Amino acid sequence: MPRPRLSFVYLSLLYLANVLALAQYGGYNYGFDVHKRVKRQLSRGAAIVVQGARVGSEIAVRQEIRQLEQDPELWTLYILALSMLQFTDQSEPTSYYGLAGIHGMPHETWGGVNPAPGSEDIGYCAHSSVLFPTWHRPYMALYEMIASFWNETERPRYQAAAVRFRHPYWDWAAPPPHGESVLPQSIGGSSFVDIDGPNGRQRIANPLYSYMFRPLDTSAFTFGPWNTWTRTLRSPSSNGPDAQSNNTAVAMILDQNRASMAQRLYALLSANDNYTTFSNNAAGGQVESIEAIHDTVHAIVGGGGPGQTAAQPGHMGWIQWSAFDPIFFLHHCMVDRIFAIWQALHPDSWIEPSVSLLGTYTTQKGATINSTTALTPFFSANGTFWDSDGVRDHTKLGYTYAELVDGLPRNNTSSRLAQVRCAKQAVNRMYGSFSPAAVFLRELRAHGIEDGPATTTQHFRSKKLPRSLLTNKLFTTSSEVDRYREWTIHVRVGKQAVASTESVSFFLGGDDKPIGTMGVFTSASVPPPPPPPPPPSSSSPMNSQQQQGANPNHRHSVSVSGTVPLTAALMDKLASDELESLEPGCVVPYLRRNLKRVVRGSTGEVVAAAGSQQPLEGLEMRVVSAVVTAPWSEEELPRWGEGKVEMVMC
Ligand SMILES: *[C@@H]1O[C@H](CO)[C@@H](O)[C@H](O)[C@H]1NC(C)=O
Ligand SMILES: *[C@@H]1O[C@H](CO)[C@@H](O)[C@H](O)[C@H]1NC(C)=O
Ligand SMILES: *[C@@H]1O[C@H](CO)[C@@H](O)[C@H](O)[C@H]1NC(C)=O
Ligand SMILES: *[C@@H]1O[C@H](CO)[C@@H](O)[C@H](O)[C@H]1NC(C)=O
Ligand SMILES: *[C@@H]1O[C@H](CO)[C@@H](O)[C@H](O)[C@H]1NC(C)=O
Ligand SMILES: *[C@@H]1O[C@H](CO)[C@@H](O)[C@H](O)[C@H]1NC(C)=O
Ligand SMILES: *[C@@H]1O[C@H](CO)[C@@H](O)[C@H](O)[C@H]1NC(C)=O
Ligand SMILES: [Cu+2]
Repeated sequence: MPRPRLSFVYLSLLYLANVLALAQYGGYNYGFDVHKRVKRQLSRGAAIVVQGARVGSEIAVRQEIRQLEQDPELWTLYILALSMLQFTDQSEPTSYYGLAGIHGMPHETWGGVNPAPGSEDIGYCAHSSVLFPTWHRPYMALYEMIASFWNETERPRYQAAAVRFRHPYWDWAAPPPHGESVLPQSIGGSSFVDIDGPNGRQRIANPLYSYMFRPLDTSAFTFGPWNTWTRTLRSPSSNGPDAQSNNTAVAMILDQNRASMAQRLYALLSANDNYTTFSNNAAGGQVESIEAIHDTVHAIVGGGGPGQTAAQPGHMGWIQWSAFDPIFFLHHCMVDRIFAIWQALHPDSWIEPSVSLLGTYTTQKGATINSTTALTPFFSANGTFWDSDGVRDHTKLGYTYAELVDGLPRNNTSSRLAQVRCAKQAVNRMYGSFSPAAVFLRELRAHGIEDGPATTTQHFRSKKLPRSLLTNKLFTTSSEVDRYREWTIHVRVGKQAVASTESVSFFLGGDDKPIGTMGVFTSASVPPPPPPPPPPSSSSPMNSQQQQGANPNHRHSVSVSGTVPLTAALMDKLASDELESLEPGCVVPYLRRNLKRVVRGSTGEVVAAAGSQQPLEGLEMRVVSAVVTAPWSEEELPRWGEGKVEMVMC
């Protein structure tokens, strides 16, 4: 069953094959009409109760997609189920189209859950809101449940697999296997897949590559290019109906951004202890959030990254079309996983009442939202909607993640602490490798002096440090030898600029690979303006700015923020002796000379090229440094000091 492993080198060839072959693959031929049976199975009651994938009361682990792929039975089940879902009649609420449509377009009532007056033109999803992490939790559980909800039609071996099946997540910050891209082959490598189903081996359309509308409903998708794109696209080659995805470009930008994404997760999980600011990109106060990190992945997969020639971002780049791209659900399970890990580290921080800035299909803009606000349209078993308090413990939905020791009683202090230590260790191992903290831990381990959680005093600990650390330029920040400095660019995109900004990428010196990208992920309420003519490098920044003035292209009406970490890139410069130290006296002059930014607009064009000094209205970019205390064991995380603005970019 394992499909042939192809390196990304072959992708361009495959790409060509895909272009030629795209239309000819269909769903799996079972030899009978499977859709009638699925329909019968799903439409038993009026309301669809979200309870996760479990058949009984067992909790199973959601695996990384590449890990799931190693399990032929689960993988076959997953691919066949997704394929079946995508070929289910679009008018069914539990078809792929029906489920994806909950998030944004076509802005239709799902499961009989009606809109609030004045909110008819948005989806049910919560963005720039404290409900961002919790709303997507039952949404993923619903998808997971339906993606495994077909075993009546199957052979016994799939029935056994269905009990273990949980929807995979896609880790866009973990190191990919050697020679592979962050974007798995299974998602971006091929438009078709050979699968050993119950009726033998067949070649079917790869349900992770794209969703093909059957048919495209131009009464719901009313303006271009959405009314001509008959399948979901990533980094599309044009605005026209014959546009093709360029997964190679997406894979490349994801690879370039991996260090940035890992550093962002590591900082988010160690520095952010307040749910309100953790949860969303518009909370003010802190600039980083799980939503902001998630936005960047949307922007890159859609096609708004540096070096991408997309005439306009594909489906993932916009809130209201994003869920139609099958990668959406893999991405959001990853977001849910980071949320669950953060919760394990901060079990007491939770939703504080706030105001819904954007509104949702059922919540008016400006309404108060809190932990008891209904997460519509997701029903729980007792006939009411799930709310954030109800999904706070994700295991109620029948799944967990390997990093969390679950099943332990939560009211038991010692098991709770064990869980926190376990989660911290996982965070260090998975996302810490680009931080000076990793250097510190490696040296401690090399000299056999790794400590357990803080029991001894700092002074006593310091006495034991090896010379290699005492003389390391990374740790010369203060009199304390376990301190280092983290450098981060804080980006804030103001209300007026959100409508016209897709991404901001940063470059150091003449490097052509970006240090990182901050993506903006929003929704369009009016047709986006046509793309201005190239070439980008001749940088005529007026285009978009002026068009925006004339065109009230308000996608979002709130200011959003996020970060791009600089530390790993500066560590490289330290290693190559371009920098003396990571102290402000060295770093600030260096950055003034070498830090460049490229801003791309909402239709993929370059608004401000590298080197352009054009001030950008509504865009704030600040370089901030913070002194951080290194962890003395893998079961601790770094402790961040106050950030200080060292430099303001324009
Ligand atoms: C799967 O099959 C088993 C055994 O036939 C059955 O008990 C169970 O209800 C089925 N599960 C679903 C989700 O249909
Ligand atoms: C896809 O993107 C890559 C990387 O940007 C580029 O080199 C290649 O030419 C693109 N392919 C097509 C068919 O546009
Ligand atoms: C969390 O952050 C929000 C927004 O900055 C603030 O209003 C709230 O007081 C903070 N909560 C706690 C417990 O510190
Ligand atoms: C929580 O929000 C709901 C509306 O979503 C509102 O009815 C309720 O009064 C709020 N509760 C508190 C304590 O603010
Ligand atoms: C219904 O179930 C939800 C989710 O389990 C829970 O939060 C809520 O309190 C329950 N409501 C009642 C009235 O039992
Ligand atoms: C913890 O909760 C369980 C039920 O989940 C209960 O049986 C047990 O007595 C509780 N233990 C303590 C120490 O409160
Ligand atoms: C708490 O859980 C641990 C297992 O992690 C168990 O060994 C211990 O007995 C429990 N303590 C109490 C008071 O229930
Ligand atoms: Cu999303």
